[in-house]
Order: sequence, then structure tokens, then C-alpha cells
Amino acid sequence: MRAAVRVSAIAGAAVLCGLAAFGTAAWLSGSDKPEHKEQSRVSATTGFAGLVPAPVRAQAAPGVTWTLTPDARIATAPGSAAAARTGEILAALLRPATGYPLPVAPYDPAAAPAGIALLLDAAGAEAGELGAEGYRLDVTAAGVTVRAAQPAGLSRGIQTLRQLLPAEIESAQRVDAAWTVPGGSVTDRPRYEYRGMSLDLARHYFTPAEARRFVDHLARYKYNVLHLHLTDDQGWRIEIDGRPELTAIGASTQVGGGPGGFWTQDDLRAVTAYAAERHITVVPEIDMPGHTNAAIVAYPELGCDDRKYEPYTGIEVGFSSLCVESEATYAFLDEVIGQIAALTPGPYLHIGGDEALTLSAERYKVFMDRAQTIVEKHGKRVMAWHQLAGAAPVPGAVLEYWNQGKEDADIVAAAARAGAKVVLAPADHTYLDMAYAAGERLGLKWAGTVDVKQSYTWEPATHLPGLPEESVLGVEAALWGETLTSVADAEYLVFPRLLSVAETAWSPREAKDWPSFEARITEQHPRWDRAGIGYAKR
Ligand code: TNX
Repeated sequence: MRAAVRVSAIAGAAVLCGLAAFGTAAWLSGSDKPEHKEQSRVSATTGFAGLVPAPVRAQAAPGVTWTLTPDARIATAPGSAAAARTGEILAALLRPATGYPLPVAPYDPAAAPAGIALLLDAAGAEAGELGAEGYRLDVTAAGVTVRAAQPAGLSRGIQTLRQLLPAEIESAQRVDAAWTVPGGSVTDRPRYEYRGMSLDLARHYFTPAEARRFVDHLARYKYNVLHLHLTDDQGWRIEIDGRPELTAIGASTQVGGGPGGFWTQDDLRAVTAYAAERHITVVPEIDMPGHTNAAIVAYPELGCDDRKYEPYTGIEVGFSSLCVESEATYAFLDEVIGQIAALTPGPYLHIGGDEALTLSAERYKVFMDRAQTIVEKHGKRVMAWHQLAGAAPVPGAVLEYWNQGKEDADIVAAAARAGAKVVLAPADHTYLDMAYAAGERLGLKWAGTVDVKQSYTWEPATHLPGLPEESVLGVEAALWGETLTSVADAEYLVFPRLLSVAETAWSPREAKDWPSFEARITEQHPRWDRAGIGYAKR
């Protein structure tokens, strides 16, 4: 694959609306491509034209630049602890490579310009335009200002600033470089309010530190949800008070026979808090009534149908079920859902509901009715895989659509017309555990192979026939863990396709453009190289 690379200089003061104006920019290819030489002091930044996900509007100010210098400070909105925290997060991102102290303090209009200001002073029409997560970024010769109406907007804006700095900013060691940012401004806000990625801890265990690494990846590309698939047939990964066998027995297995593992409740609290500081909500998932082999092995009274449950380390699905007719099942769910609800402050609790292949439609509905009632009793909004649409979703339930193609479109569209919201995670586009191509070591292929172009080229608003556009709450990437054994495996599958889903979820529909995107993800490679992030070179 030979990607064309766009020149970094933007001719004139072109206003780049949803990148539509990029058609007028010059393109270089082949031998014209500017090389990212390891030995060069600093690599060229691609400026506003290189941003991923593409912003709503960007305007370059030709001839204007600002350079981050050793005396720079980060000034944050007075009185806002969240803005101060975002300032500290930005400082922590910039200190290793620059070696600068970058103190963070409340903004003082009477003081000399700090260099970087993170302000919550967007008001009136601009605040309305920016909404909960939008921001405006201005780079002038005097410094950088990010302004937003809400703290989450500052969190998104600092990631744009990070991408405008030279790629060496990603280095963990001090680099002697000119930290120059191109002048101009960006006005930006997300297309969808839900932009998630799921991480499957059940098939292969990931530690809390590894999960935090993925939170950083999500923050970088302006995601706002980390969906944690905490339980499945092959492992139960979260401590539940009063149910010691879930972790003593249920957590001891994983796909392929490795040792498994689990998070304590404090671990989940800490990962959730780490994500929250980056304005990312954790959506915990306890999958049920199927995908429950590990729980039933730990507590056999949770099963019935005369089926004997043994620890499972394979990758088949659909063979297990909690006992629908037993009150022991619902007492268990009340404990588990109650504790998980208390651990995670976000609005959603995901109860799975997929592939309960041993149950009739009637028994499935009886179970899902009870489970949804328990979620609501504990103050959370029900989220489930879209199979819940075939039963009776409670009003306000969020259905996560995952099939390949348009299978089940009718029942999902009907549920949406009755009020359900839908998060789109179509396996043939957003399943990051699908192999890139035939012959790859990593990834499954049940939904076909998903190369980078396939992960990028689809349109959420029209994806499911009959689904009203306003029912689409957002988009999610899924990283199922059957074929993964390490963070390196996971990052190979995640990068660059995480960016495809990020741009689909964040950027305006008219900004999506495959040739531009293909060039822009190639521009990210030197950043990932310096940050030590693994990726597939495609
Ligand atoms: C289907 S997606 C599943 C998961 C598997 C995945 C592998 C969904 C709701 N169920 O249990 O891990 O395929 O791609």
C-alpha cells in the first residue's frame, strides 16, 4: 500500500470545513514524500490537515507559529478542579519529551501570557455550538488557548494540541527540539454522544495497568466510553463481595488454558476514576443469561437444564445459561448488579443478552425482563446486545447492534421506533478482533476480514435499514479477546482501526474521506513509534 501524503503547509487562509476544502491542497506521493528521518531534530508536523479524527472546522493562519519554550506555563479555568486536572494531564504528556517544568496554575488575566490556557469561558451561541464535549483551539504568536463550555471539551482539545506538536513530543526521553505549533484555529465537537471501545477481559485477562494504557489510547482519539466485558464462559474477572468462588474458581481460567486473573473492586474503582479524569465513562458488562459458564462452575446452583458445567478454555459460544426458573439466579444478579452499579458512576450497566442459544424465545424474555428490572432498581440505564430487541427492552434501553451485514435489522429498527437507542458496533466494520486479511496470525474471521478501509467506509446514519437516524446514540469498536495473549497483540489489532471508528463517531459525515484518512493515519506512525505503541503497518 502506497499512501499519498498531504503537504503540511496549507496554502492561503483556506477555511477547512469538515476537511471538504482539502481537495484543493496539494498532494505528494512516491519519491516526493517528505521522510520522517530518525536522525532529524524534529519531524514536520502535518498541522491542521493531519488531525485524526478530522475536526468540524479548521483555519490555518499562514506565517503564524507559536513555540513552546522552557518558561511556558499552563493556565487553567479559575475555580474548576476538572480544568486543573486536565492541565496536569497535559503537563504530564508534554514534560518527558520537552524536559520543561510546565507548572499548572489558575488563569490570571493580569499576569503575562502563560503559553497555554485551558478556559471554560465559551458562552452564548458558541457554548451552544460546542455542547458538552466541543472546544475551540486558537494558536497565535502569543500562545495557545483552548476554550470550552464544559470540562470534557478541554480534555478533547488538549489532544488536538498534542497532535499539532511535532511527533517527537511522544518520546519518553528528553528530545532537543523546537516545539513549534502552526498558527490557526479549530472549532470542533463530536457527531455522536457515545463513542466507545470494548475490551474483553474474560477471554484473556488484562491487568488494570494494561486497561489504563487503553484508556490513554481512547483519550488520544477523543473516545468517551470504555466498555469492559468483565465476564464470560472462560473467566469471571471482577471480585464480588460474598461470592468468593467467582474469583477463586471462576477467574482461574482463560482461552488456551492460561492462568486468568481478576480485578478487585478497588481495581475497577481506580480504572474507572482514571478514565473519568479523561472524561471517559466506564460501561461495565456482566454478560447473561448465556456466556456464564465461569459463574456456573463457581456456583453450580446458578445452572439447570440437567447440564453439567466444567471449566472452559475454548472459543465456542452459546452453550451456557443461567437457570431462568430459579430464584437463586435473581438473588445472584441482585448482588452482582448492585455491587457493579455502586462501583461505576456512569449511567449504563450492560447485561449482555447475546447468544443465549440454549433458551427458547419465551424463557429468554422471562429472564431479560427480570434482569432489566434489577438494573433499573439499582439506578442504572439498561444496555444490552441487540438480541434484547427480540424480547421486551425497557423504555430507554440502549441496544448495541453487532451482527455483520443487516441481520436482525428489522427487530432493532422496530425497538428503536418504540424508543430504544442504538449503539452501532457492526462486526464487519468495527470489530477490531476480526483479522485484517487472510493468513494473519491474529484475529477471527467469522464476520469476514476487516481491513482498514473496511473499518472506515460505512455510514452509521444509514447502516441499518429502517433505523431512524435520531435513534443512533453512537458507535463502538469491539476488541474481543479470543486470539490475544498480550498488549502487543491487542495493539496490532487496534491500531490503526481504532482511528477509523474514532473518525466515524466524532467527525462530521461530510468530513469522512478515505484517501485523506489513509494519508492521515500514515502520519500517525512516527507518533506511535516514539510512544512505543504497537500497530499494523497497513
Ligand atoms: C461474538 S459480539 C460475540 C462474542 C465473541 C465475538 C468474537 C457478541 C455480542 N458476541 O462473544 O467474542 O463474537 O468476535
